[in-house]
Amino acid sequence: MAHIIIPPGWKIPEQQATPEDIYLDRRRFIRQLGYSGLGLWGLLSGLSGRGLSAASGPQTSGIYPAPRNAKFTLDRPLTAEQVAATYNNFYEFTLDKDRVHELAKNFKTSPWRIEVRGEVEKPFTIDVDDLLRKLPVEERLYRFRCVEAWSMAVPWTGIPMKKFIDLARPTSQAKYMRFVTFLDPKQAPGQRTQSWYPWPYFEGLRMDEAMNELTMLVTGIYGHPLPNQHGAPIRLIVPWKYGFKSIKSIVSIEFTREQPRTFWNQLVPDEYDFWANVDPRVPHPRWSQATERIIPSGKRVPTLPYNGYGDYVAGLY
Ligand SMILES: Nc1nc2c(c(=O)[nH]1)N[C@H]1C(S)=C(S)[C@@H](COP(=O)(O)O)O[C@H]1N2
Ligand SMILES: [Mo]
Repeated sequence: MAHIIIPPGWKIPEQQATPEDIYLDRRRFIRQLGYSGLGLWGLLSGLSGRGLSAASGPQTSGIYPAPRNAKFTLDRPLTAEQVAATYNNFYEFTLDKDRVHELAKNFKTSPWRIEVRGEVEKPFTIDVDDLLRKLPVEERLYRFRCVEAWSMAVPWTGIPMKKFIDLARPTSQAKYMRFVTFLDPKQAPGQRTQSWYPWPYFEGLRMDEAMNELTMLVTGIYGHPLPNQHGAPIRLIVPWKYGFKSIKSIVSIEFTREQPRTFWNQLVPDEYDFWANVDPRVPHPRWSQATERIIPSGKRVPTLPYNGYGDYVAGLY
């Protein structure tokens, strides 16, 4: 986050990548077999030589791959799964994007409970597997734009946030949502060694942003549960905002009356605001946001206002 890191040449041979057509074929194949258990998915992943995406919890087998919502599609190719799985920001583990997957590999994400609190009719705690039994998931293809000026295109599986909010039953006093990540320095080396960060990571949305149809509580990627490096077992995705808003590995969701503080705004208020809407016209104080590098090719393309989602969200602001 603190600076743009240019990847030192791409390490994954092109043949190992999983282009969208292969991903979609595999999906269809699994469906035809009429068997979408994790076991088979794991087996197929293993056979194709990837193996970087082991998820550590049950997370309700049988829901992946989830039905795709065709409304949310892309005008650019999907990022290869192995590329996305080895280029991560998850400062709880390390600042090295290409080492997050390795350092997060043994992080325990099951069982995993989320506390729902604040301005709700009745506070409660819910296990992620129970949440997934209660609320249906769907798959969507979204662009993903980091404030560091790189981007990907990713198939997320998750619960539309609106459905979660209906379940949580906020009071009329709820104006914002506040999200908090786990705190576990024993398991997360970055929380031990990078003591200058105000752990645990925290984020927030205004209620109308959270209810927007684009906003999701994501539990899966590429047709299977989230691997740890992507924020297992449950994370936020808000595709019209810079990636840092999309907080990973959530343990607490609070409905609040006041606008909550956010991790990066608290650390560097001059560089990161609460809203963090993707805007090519507003440069970061240390670099332009007019274009973005597509990972892994590095090809530069113009950045779109609201990351291309203006039709959905421009009316919010
Ligand atoms: N808890 C937590 N969430 C986080 C971060 C983090 O360091 N910790 N990094 C953010 C940033 S800057 C980005 S770009 C995305 C990266 O998500 P990905 O690794 O799944 O692509 O996660 C966001 N969520
Ligand atoms: Mo980011």
